[in-house]
Amino acid sequence: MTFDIDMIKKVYERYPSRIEAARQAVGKPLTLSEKILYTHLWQGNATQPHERGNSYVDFAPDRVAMQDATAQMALLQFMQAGKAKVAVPSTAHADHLIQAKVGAEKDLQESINKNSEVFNFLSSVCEKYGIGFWKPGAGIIHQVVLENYAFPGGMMIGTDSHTVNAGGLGMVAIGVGGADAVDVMAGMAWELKMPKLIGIKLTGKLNGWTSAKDVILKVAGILTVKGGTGCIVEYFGEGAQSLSATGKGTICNMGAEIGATTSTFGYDDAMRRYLSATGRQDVVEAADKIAEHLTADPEVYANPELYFDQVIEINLSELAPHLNGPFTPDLATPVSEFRAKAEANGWPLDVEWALIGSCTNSSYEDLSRAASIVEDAVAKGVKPKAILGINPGSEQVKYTAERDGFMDSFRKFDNTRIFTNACGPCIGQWDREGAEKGEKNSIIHSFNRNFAKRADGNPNTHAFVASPEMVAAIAISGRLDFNPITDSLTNASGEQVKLNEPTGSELPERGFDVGDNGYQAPSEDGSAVQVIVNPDSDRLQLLEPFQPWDGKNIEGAKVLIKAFGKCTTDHISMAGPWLKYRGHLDNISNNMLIGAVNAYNMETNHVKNQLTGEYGEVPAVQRAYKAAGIPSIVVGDENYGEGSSREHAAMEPRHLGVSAVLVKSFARIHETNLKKQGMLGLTFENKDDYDKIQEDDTVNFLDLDQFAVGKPLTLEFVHADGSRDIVVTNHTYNDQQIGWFKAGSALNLIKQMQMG
Ligand code: MIC
Ligand code: SF4
Repeated sequence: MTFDIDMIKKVYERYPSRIEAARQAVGKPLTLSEKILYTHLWQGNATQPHERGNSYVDFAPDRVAMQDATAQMALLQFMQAGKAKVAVPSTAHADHLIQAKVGAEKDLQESINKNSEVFNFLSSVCEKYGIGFWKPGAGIIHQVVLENYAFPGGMMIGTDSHTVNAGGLGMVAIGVGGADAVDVMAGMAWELKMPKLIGIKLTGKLNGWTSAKDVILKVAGILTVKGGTGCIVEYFGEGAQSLSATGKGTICNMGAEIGATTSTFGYDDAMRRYLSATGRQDVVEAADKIAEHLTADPEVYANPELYFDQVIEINLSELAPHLNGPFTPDLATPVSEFRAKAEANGWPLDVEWALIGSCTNSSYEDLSRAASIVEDAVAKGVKPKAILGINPGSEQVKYTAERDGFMDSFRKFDNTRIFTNACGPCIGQWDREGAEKGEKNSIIHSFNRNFAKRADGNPNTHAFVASPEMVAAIAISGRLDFNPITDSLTNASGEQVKLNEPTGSELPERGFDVGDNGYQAPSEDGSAVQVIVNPDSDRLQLLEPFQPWDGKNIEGAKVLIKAFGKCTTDHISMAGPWLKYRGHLDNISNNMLIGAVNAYNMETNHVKNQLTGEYGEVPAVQRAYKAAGIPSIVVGDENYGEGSSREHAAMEPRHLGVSAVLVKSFARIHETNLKKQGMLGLTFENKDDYDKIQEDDTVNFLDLDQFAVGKPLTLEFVHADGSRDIVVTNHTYNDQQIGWFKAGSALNLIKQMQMG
């Protein structure tokens, strides 16, 4: 057994009294999100209301989950915290480092060979510190968590932005950087600004070609990539109850794409069915005893406007299938309008590749529905035009889908490729033939993110996001503008045929099954386990503490880059080929900001070295400043650091000597990551000041020596002609976070506490 029923029972035992205390403190009926948050206060019972969007609150999450690409840095930090064992149940999952090329078996072996040093490191650290390890091939973190660990009313953090997927089983599950995970694993409180709440009422019922994915594709269109920032999205209504648990997971998963802190659903029959199908009947029994607390108080859903900061209503009966993209997940287009929009924008309509998988859409239900489309096409004599690639979400899903014939359905197409149960193309772990030619083309996938270059490294690949059933239909037609509701296809005998609507099973009728699920339990006593990090390794590097602040104003800093437009964590610390350096801070720092567009010449990885006047690559120019002992700052646009939880995007600039990041606005996880690593994350008081900053500027901080909560910081920009601009900047540091800055990082503080 992998999950911890005793821990869950303890959480449930304290629920009734803590909810009562919370209701008293808040003074009105509670939403589900508030119930989960208030039952997980670090201090125990609530004594006061916490102001949404404003007050910082200490929480005690029940679990931690990490994936291989972020776990390396998280665990390298944990090793410095001086603890013998993790304080809460934690797991690590080997899923990001596995490349998709020819097919599961070969690819997996290849990846194990290539990454053995890192996998061995993870396996031994996990064993030593009491962390469960899911080996390569076991599955994608969020699918494995949903199948094994998520539980209604629980609170979890994970070092991956799609940790939010566990909202499908009614959790508050939040993506964080590794340093946050270290806090919780070290037995300390975890801090979050009390989120605002968005209520989404779902009415009606999905039908025809529409799937749970379309709910979130639609929501992304409404709220955009920033619209959920600082908020928990709570879904409710009869429509919500009609969705399967994995469908709910899909919706919560892509809450990351609207910047939401997390999303969740109330406990219902779909969750009961899923828990019991995945061998957790005892969780159902425990949850049933406190079921009234695992959903909002009845007044809330009757008058949502009174309890949520924003309310949206979507009628599932009228919802159409959507295609979102290219290059951003919030550009939502209903399938019927797609052709006209694509033509107007010059998006290529032919698709060569269609991909089903990722943590968003790789459940048993997803595969069964996509397989039904393939079966129908085969029966009607239609041959697929595009290559269909499939990454099942977990070994359990794959094993069961294999047993039930769905994998064989996919294999009926000659050009299907079944890849490993892993992230694969979703994170650029895809050796796509011909991608290096950089040709303009389109792909369709069921993933969540579609930023430029993400899947195959080609900036001209236009990636569109859709449901697995739409991906299957488009694979068959070979055209993005194929609308299966209205269009027909020509079969091998030249007849016009239409595809039937997808059908599938929410859960396997004969139950799930699996041979080896790929789980490695930790040792009871790990004290004798040796963790080996070879000093010559180019993959792993033990960490050196960052220097504390010297208490002085920063002076004479250079502007390393002014990033123009979208600057996601993929732009700041690219994934794909760079994933291999996630455990080696100095090596991965060579990708720092290489994807960001320099506002002064609109080129990537080409910035002016102010010491020589010559242009160079961003990491090289920054290393030159560092060598000369000159500080620098990075300037950015809106929603800077959107996307991933990877703290490398904060650690690399810290390591290379950048002092501050000044932007129009931040994405939540990235802003926290900067703070944790002892960086200054600042926002323009007046966004137009972004335009005042020039390429040759020198920056002086005028009042950093008075750094205090709620007090703006003033920066002076000295231009090349000697003229000056004063720029007022805001920050959101609280006392503790100012402490991190002063100590050089949050980890430095933990260590001080450990020693003192
Ligand atoms: C992603 O989807 O971008 C990732 C890769 O899963 C990241 C984590 C990472 O960068 O390792 C995420 O979403 O947090
Ligand atoms: Fe893996 Fe993609 Fe999910 Fe990130 S979004 S966890 S890369 S499958």
